[in-house]
Amino acid sequence: MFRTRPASAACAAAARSLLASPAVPARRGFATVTTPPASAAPATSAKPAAPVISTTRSHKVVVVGAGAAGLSVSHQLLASGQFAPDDIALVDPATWHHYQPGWTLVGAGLKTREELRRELGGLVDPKLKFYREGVRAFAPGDNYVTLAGGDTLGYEQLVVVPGIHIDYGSIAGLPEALADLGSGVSSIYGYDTCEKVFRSIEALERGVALFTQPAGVIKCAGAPQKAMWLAFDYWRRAGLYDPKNPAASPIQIAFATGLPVMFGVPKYSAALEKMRQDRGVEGLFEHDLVAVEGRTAVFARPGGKEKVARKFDLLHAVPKMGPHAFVKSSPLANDAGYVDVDDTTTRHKTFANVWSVGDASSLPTSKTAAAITSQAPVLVRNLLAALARQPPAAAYDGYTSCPLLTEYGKVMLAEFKYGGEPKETFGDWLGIDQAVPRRAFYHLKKDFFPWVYYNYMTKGTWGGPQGWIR
Ligand code: UQ1
Repeated sequence: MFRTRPASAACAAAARSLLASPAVPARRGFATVTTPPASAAPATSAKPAAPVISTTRSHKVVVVGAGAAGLSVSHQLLASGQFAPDDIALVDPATWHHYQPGWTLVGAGLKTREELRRELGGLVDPKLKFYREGVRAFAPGDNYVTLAGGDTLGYEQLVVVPGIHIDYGSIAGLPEALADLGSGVSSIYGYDTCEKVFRSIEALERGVALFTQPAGVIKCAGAPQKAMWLAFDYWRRAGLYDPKNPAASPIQIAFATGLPVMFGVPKYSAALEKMRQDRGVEGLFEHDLVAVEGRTAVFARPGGKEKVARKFDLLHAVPKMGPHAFVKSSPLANDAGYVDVDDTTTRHKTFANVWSVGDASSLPTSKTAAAITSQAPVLVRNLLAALARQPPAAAYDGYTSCPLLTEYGKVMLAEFKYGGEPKETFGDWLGIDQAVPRRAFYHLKKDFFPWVYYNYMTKGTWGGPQGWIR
């Protein structure tokens, strides 16, 4: 089942065919109402505990979460031909499925948030048993899951892939500032807030633009600076920012990050640091946003240093993120709250019939949809081996990727594996350096990946750098 087409050939052909001239969107009015990010609540609802502890239904495999990982894994399992209808259950309370990697493009005015979402029900094969419900608790010792409404699901194999939670409240004043249309504060990290990013960029004519990144784990660690580089390019093209003379420009730009460097992988970090300096962007390293007070951002500093306050006219804020409470409080979690799986096999370290990949997992790599393309086939092969009483047969090498938008029309395609070691699909194949931003990569990011995601990846037939899965 997991024979693949020679990988990069198909992808590179697609990349070549996508060369078109990039467009910067025209200025638009400041119109649509942005709702507060209340819908970013965790997947579980706090209902009273159910009195019954009997298994209501049983499935061969229960998959918790129908995001990029849950849809890939459950459809790849189904495609193995080894399951009857309803053998595999998929559990998720969501109505909508979002292509989250596209929200940077919404922040840049290149796509609408509506075109990036689908009704979740329409993405689920009818041969899967779909429970549109949250999970309250796991009982891995007894092989069942308790749903939010109190029903229990028994399983032979359990896949835990519910993603992570965005904690807007982790930054004092942020939920209120995001909900306030006039605040100049926005974030590409939520459906409710990503449109406001572009409207704020369009509206800014002078002043200080601050872009932040928290200390700690977030989804796609390159995304906070993607938002900045597109805004930078927008203002540069509008004559509002001159990289050669930023101090005299109407707009000044600063990047405030909780980390000591621009990016976690040395090769790409060096290229991005040079870009920051060449573009006259101020770097505030080890500055961790903790509060938004009107038009002032407050940053914590490490080592007991004094807090720093900075005035802003535009703030792109990235909240802290972490595991859902129902995972963190379960026997499946490690000390940090992530599902405690083996780095190579994706199998749980204590419960041999439990598996995890994606954002909720402990896999020590960058949390991206690209990572799922490599993780899901490994999990599926090893789970199928376990059902056949065989040892794990496939190994995950930590592959992940961050297509880093550096301007309208250009992307630096960072691809790497465990240890921060580059693993470049096109670099290895075509002999090019992927730290150099390119137009072909921009069209992969903007056009090809969203297309292949909804047409193949969510259906279980896309293996990322490996190409299509037959
Ligand atoms: C990928 O397959 C994918 O998913 C569709 C992405 O979007 C989320 C990516 O960002 C990347 C890098 C891949 C990997 C595929 C290739 C061809 C490098």
